[in-house]
Amino acid sequence: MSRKPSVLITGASGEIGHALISRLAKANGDRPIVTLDLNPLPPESVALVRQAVTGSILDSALLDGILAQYEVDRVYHLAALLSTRSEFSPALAHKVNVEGTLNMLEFAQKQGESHGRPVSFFYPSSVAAFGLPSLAVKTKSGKVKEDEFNVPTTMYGANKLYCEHLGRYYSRHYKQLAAETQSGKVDFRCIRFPGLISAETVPSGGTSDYAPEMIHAAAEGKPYACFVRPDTRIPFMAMPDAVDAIFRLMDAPRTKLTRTIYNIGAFAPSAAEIVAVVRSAFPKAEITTKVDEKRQGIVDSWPADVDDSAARSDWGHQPAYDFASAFGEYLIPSIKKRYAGG
Ligand code: AKB
Repeated sequence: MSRKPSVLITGASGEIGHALISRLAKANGDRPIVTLDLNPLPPESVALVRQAVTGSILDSALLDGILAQYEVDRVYHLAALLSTRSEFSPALAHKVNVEGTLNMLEFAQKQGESHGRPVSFFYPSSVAAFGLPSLAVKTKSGKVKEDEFNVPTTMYGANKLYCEHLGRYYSRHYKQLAAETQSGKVDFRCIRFPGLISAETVPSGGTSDYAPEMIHAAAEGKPYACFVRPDTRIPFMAMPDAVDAIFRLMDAPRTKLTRTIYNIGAFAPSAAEIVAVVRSAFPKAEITTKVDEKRQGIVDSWPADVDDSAARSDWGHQPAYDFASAFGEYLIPSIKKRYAGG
């Protein structure tokens, strides 16, 4: 049984989890990493962690077992149902995304009480927390700030926005009227991510998935029908920069943080610009457009870009990749290699 300070990652088999585990394993020294996911962890990640628990964040007995066995002082709570998937099963999405997050915040609070130190808690929110009322407003608004347009139109977006508030509550106001309160035990830090594009993994159940799906399909020589209009624009980021941002935020001194929730961005291409760059790398790519009006409506409610000046000044957010280098130096070479079996 280990009582060393440990890290817990939920949703570890997902896209961010995959990238985060390999970075954490390098940076962490001998600090045990425990993972929790409904799906088994891929073998390459299993080798990097102390224990890979297969199970649900809704299973309190399972969480109590982890609590008893490890001294967790850092939680990366990545488990969630993404935006498209959530619209098909809104009640389930609420259960996983909201009740699951509440369970993990309780877990962190109890861990903090048991070892006496605050538990750092990373929460990935999303551009889905925004809801712009029309395309005209979207175009006019350009880069939106964290506190603007907080009226999401999706279950997933509403879940993310509410959980941002829950995290703020646990870190600043938890049981404020109770005499025995042990407040300040959860050090909640949150990034609102744009669409993420990884060379290693393909997302599932999201609405920003058209960009990663398009490039992976082209590399595999499969036709792809893009489900949004060519003029559709939202912010995106290459996965290594997303993981880098998590590290920077989690390593920042608390005193430097002027907010609980931070926007981050890197580049904001239209779907047509993504198609053009994918076609120039894969001239035989068969990419067509077949608009799914419902998914289009969701993407149209997300901002064309985000104002991430707070993240840049508070904790040095500085993406390494812009649109050209994300594709030219990261995605295209790595994806070509991956599908060539190299
Ligand atoms: C989704 O499309 O649901 C996610 C997101 C933008 O949070 N990729």
